[in-house]
Amino acid sequence: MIPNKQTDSIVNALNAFQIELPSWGFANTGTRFGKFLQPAAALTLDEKFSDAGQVHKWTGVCPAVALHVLWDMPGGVNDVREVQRLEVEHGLRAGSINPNTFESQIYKYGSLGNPDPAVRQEALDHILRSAEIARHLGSRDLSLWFADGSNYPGTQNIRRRRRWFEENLKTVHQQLAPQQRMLVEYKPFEPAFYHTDIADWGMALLLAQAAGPQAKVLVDTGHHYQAQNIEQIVAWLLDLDMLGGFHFNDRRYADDDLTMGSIDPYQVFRIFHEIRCFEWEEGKRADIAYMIDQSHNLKGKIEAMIQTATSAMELYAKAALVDQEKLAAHQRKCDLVDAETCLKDAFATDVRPVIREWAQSRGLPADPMEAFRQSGYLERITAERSKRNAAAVSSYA
Ligand code: PSV
Ligand code: MN
Repeated sequence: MIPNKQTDSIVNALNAFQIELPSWGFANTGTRFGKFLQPAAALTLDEKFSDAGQVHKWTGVCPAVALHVLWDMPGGVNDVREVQRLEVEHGLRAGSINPNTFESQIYKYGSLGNPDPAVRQEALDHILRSAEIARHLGSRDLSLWFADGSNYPGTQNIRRRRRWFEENLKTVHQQLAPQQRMLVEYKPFEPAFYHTDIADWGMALLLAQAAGPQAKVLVDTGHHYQAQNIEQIVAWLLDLDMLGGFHFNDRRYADDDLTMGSIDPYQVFRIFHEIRCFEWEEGKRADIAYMIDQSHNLKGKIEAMIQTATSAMELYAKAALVDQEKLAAHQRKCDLVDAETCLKDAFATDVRPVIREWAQSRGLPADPMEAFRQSGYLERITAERSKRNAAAVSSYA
């Protein structure tokens, strides 16, 4: 039995917890070695919203869908009305807006870091159009990830590229509406393998600080070298008021986009703990946009998202159980064993019974996966989409 005080901590934490879904997590995606296609995968934006709506319907914590402009809104601002219609139809809202400056052929040598000023301009224009889309949709966050970098030593001027990034991100910042934010994401590898222009949190931080006060850093779990202490990065960014967003996933070697907590749930718990600790000390909520950044090649897409949202709730609830006062006292006295035990006790607590009660008190099913499986939704969309999906494959096979 969990004591009442702890139950309250979990309930309060869950009442305030939300995590955004990626529209692309419902479409057929894979690795660069190939895709294993799923008959029920979403093709249209309507289908992506519909599938995301299922995840929110059964878990109650995923009310927003992150959109990738090129994949979801190829018509740009002209597609805003359709997105607004889908928001109403599926009871969701558009989340972060993600420009795409990595797929067009013109970006072979980069986007904002490209030596060709015409390409830099093109990328900038696309980002500015994306910011406009975000304004129309009332989406606060413009989420910026760049595939820019180089594959061979000596082939690019690293300092010049840094300055182009700084200049252009400043320009983007100047165009933001007062309530908008821009989030700068970093990644040390892929698709560039020698250098990436925004390789780590320090580079992202410097660029965000140079851009202006509405720019923050976005941390993606998968974008770090092995053994990197991600929660320390989170703690530093929080302390500097520079953590704006978090992309959750898990990984073993590279950016595998495995389901959150599947390899190392204790790491996610430690990240949430740093955030909760900051909130406890500061007496205010950390303003972080949480998103799932996963696209599944093997697992059923909707099930994988439900599984992820469930893990996120569990790990967040466990972090809410850390006795911050007790921990702070142990830290002051350097009681190493007791301080560590304080964390481990929270992590070891089975929070699932309280989460089930919390769900039922909100009219949600105690077991979201079971409810989804019983609903018949997957069978229905499989029947509706499988022929069309198979035809789409054979037309480009
Ligand atoms: C890049 O690896 C990334 O993490 C960025 O957030 C992109 O927008 C997303 O993945 C696309 O899958
Ligand atoms: Mn990401």
